[in-house]
Amino acid sequence: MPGLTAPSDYSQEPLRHPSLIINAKEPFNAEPPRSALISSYITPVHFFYKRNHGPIPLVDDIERYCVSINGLTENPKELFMNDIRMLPKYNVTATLQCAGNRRTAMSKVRKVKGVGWDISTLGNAVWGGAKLADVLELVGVSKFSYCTQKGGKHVEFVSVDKCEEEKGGPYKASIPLIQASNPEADVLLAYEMNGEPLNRDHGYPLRVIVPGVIGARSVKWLDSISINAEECQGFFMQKDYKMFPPSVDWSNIDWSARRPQMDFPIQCAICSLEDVDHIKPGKVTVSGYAVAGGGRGIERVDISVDGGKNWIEATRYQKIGVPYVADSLSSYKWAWVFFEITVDILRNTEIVAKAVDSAANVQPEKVEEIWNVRGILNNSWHRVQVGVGRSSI
Ligand SMILES: Nc1nc2c(c(=O)[nH]1)N[C@H]1C(S)=C(S)[C@@H](COP(=O)(O)O)O[C@H]1N2
Ligand SMILES: [Mo]
Repeated sequence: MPGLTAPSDYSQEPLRHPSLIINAKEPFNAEPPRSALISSYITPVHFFYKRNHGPIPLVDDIERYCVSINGLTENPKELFMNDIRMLPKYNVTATLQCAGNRRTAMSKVRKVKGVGWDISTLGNAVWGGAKLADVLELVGVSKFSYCTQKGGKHVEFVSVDKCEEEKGGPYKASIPLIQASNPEADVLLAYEMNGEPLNRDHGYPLRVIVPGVIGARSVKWLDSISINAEECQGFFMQKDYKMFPPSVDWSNIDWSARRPQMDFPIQCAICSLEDVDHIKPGKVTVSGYAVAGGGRGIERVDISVDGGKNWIEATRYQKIGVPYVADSLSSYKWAWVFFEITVDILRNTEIVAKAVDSAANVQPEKVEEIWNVRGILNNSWHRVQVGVGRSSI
């Protein structure tokens, strides 16, 4: 691994913002407070959630750092940072969301396995880098390829971090070649986040960004790319981020029965209130984020102030002063939409939010219906309890 090494302990971790809520210390897993998450449309790097499976790698010599691209291609290569920087640079505004976002709420119904997360395991950044489709062209893979001449159908990304789940081996994941070689899918080898070089927590010097797909496929600290006939056989593809029905538990799980999760489902959450909040009677601003997987737009965000009996539509926006229109060219396709509405709250109640995407997918009402043993993809209606005045709830 020229230039990039992975410590085997946690003595060389980077500094992090003190207001992050730490869900696990080693590996470091943290998310911002709800109010911080929606304080700006582009999430500042220091508030961006951090999701790790091992100690953070270190670059000892950026000049020597290169990514090897090999496997079922005509023209394998080693690319240095300068080679990647020579390709056209794209800035893609995209929301990265962990499949485990909102897991804590799912585990309250029935215990699940995994790090607990509130509703802030996502963030929206401007990712700067080369398109993977352009990089693949350098090694002889044409745009929009389903299969290389040598039979490659999947593009595997391999890191250097030492993950317990991989028995000390590196984190890895793959995506289909057709997505990797499609310039419209905007898959990036990113070296910048919000206009600055990536920091160590987020994958310095180079990471993959797969927009619209669960964060687990956006491999950080990229070491090599391999074009393979089969999808990646690593732990995080085959034995982790898969969605099972509620009837499956650890006694009857068959990992081979399900596909690795790719797109994330329609999601929204209220960030201006805590799970249980006390307010003064009168006007209350209900605001938060909505995000759809696969590049779909947000068609609607519905808010209820009576526990889900009646609904009113919230205002949606991405850019201040520009009306948001789902799937229009003026919208950020891969990025979240903020919503806001002011409501009158005079007595104790439950405020609920649900979003609808441009394919008319809507969030499920109850977390029980989507409960799964790994606690992923909790996108049930988001509810907060509000108590008014001095009464208790
Ligand atoms: N090398 C490596 N890449 C990784 C991970 C990891 O542990 N190691 N975690 C993945 C998961 S599960 C998520 S959700 C995102 C989190 O990215 P972030 O920490 O930049 O927010 O990175 C993904 N890429
Ligand atoms: Mo994740």
